[in-house]
Formats: sequence, structure tokens, C-alpha cells
Amino acid sequence: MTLLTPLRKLSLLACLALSPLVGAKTLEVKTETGTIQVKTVAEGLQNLWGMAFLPDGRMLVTERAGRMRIVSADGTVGAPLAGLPDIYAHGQGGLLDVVLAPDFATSKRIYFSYSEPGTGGNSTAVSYATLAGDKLEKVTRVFSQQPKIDSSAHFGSRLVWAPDGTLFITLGDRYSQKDKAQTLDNHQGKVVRINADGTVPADNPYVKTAGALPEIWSYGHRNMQGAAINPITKKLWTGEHGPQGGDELNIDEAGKNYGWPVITYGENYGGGKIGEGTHKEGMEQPVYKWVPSIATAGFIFYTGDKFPQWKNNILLTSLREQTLVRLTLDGDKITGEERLLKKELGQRFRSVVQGPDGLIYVVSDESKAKIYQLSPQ
Ligand SMILES: [Ca+2]
Repeated sequence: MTLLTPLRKLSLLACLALSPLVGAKTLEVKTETGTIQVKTVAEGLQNLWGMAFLPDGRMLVTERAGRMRIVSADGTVGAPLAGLPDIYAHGQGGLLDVVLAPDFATSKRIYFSYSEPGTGGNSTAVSYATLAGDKLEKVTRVFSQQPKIDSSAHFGSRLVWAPDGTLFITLGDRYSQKDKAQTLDNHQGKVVRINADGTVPADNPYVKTAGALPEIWSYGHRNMQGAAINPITKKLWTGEHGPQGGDELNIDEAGKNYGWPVITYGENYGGGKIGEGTHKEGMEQPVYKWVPSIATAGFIFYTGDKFPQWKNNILLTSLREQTLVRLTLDGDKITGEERLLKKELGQRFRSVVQGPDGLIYVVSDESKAKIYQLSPQ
């Protein structure tokens, strides 16, 4: 158990002061509700990627190597569930996100994303399956990113249900073909929106555009590993893992172009300009950005009651900085940033979930990965 004492938090803020915030008007904010208690809920796991709570309080988790497990509330790690499809588990590829269907209570259906091998290489795919004890049944693929290419990088892929019951899937540019993020004849560097059965919603923005793939919702993205619906505006927000410098948060709207790789605040690894600059007409600006990059991954809008000061704040995981970032908002504007858990636990955090108990759960992407619970003391 780790306690973040007020004194410790002062030192965290001191660390924060060393890494300049890009948004000049963004203020450092500080949690004032006493100390935060951090408890290890489960260990003995590997490179955790996604997590979803079952209604009975057990946790469904994915390990990137291609395993899905159920972890009981007391931290007992179950055997890998049988029945997963073929998975390309190399580099950044593997078993990725998992969410419950909105009607899980009756359907027992879950949705998960993964790197799918096939003709031409691999790409991100999404399937649903029925959770039946220790196995998955009736596995049905509902989306497959086109085209498949030979790459082990930039798969996305966060899954988020929209309030209207459609499913958003974030898809990476696959790294070696980043220019394809700007054209609509492929799914690289796109957010797509599908119905729960895999069909295309009739009101998607490009369904009537010749040559465009109809699943596309927005484009010009790099590698989005985070997505969530803002509980107040009901709009989709996505978090984009940028190049060296240039991680972004975007309000992701139908038919819009988010710029990559034409505009970016980042540069190539090792230096070197990408694209044309930071602004261009017809291309959206991020709501928030991190330069230097913190390697953003999953995030949520916190809606629970256990941390009143955090209500409707964004909690976002960082891989490189090994922190949980808290962002305060005023409408659609980010007004403050706090970095929690900074280096405290020495873990790269991949996903954050709000539990049915209103507490915060964070999973780490490490060879010895853990599930942590944050509670107010
Ligand atoms: Ca952008």
C-alpha cells in the first residue's frame, strides 16, 4: 500500500514544475481532499491493456500477449479464457481493449479489439463473444481495419459506446504509412463508428462519399489509445499518442480532419520536422496537448462520488511518465493539470477504469503488470 501524503504531493508538484505545460493558461491544480490510498488489487499479470468490470464486481482484463482473464474482487487471477480468435501478438500488437455490451446483463456479450493476422500482414479487428464461464462462445467479428499491412505498430484501439448505442473504435495509422491518415479509402489513422452488429450507421459522415469507407467517423489521427464520452456534452473525446512531442486530446466530431501528419506539435523521433507546421485551415486543433510527449493511453471522465473534487475531471494514463494525469475542465476547455502517482509505483499505465464502487482502477503495461485501486483515505 502506498500513501501519497500531502508532503509527498508537494514533491510531486515540484516535479511537475520542471516539465513546462504547453497550454500557457493551464494552471497546476492540486487535490485537496487529503491523501490518496493506493492498493495493489492483483498481480502476476503481464502487459495489461484493457479492463472492464463485470456486474458482479469481477474484472475482465486483457494481456497484450493474447490472453483474456477474469480477476476476482479479492485479486485471484483466473486462467486464460478459451475461445479467442487468432491474434498477431508482436510489437504493439496483441489482444487490446475490452468492453461489455450495453445489454451485457441479458446477452452476456463482450466486445474486444486485437491485432488480426491475414492476407497482406495484420490490422486491428473487433469481435464480440458470449462470456460463458471460463470460455468465449459465438465469437463474431464485426470490424476489420483495411488494408492489412506488414507492421507491428500503431493499432489504436480503444472501444467506446456512444449514447445512441453505436460503437466507436480508434485506429492507428500503422506507423509506416502515416500519410494514409489523410485519405478516406482506408481505415488507417481513423475513428470509425459501427452498429453493435457490425453494420454501418446510416448517418455516418461519409456513407454517401464515393471512394470513402463508410465506417469512417473522423480522420487525420496518429495512434489513439484513449477515448471516452464526455458525460456532460455526450461528445466523443479521443487521446492521441503523438510522435516525439505532440500528444493530443481532441473532441472528435463527425467528418472532421484532425491534421496528422500534415499538422502536428511533434517531431520525428531523434528530431526532424513532420508535415507543414501546427495549424492549417480545414484541420482541427487539439483541445489540449503535451510537449514533450508523455505517451498518453487510456482515459475516463470520472463520474463517481468517492472523489468529489474530481467529478467530471479527466483521469488519463501515461506510459512514459508513469503517471495518472488529472485534468480539470470548464466546459470544453482544460483548465488545470495534476500528475498523480508520478514515478511512485514505477509502472507504465495503460488503462484506467472507474469501478462500480466509484473508486479508480489503473492497470499497468509491464512484464509484471498489476491492477491498482485508488481510494480516498
Ligand atoms: Ca492533430
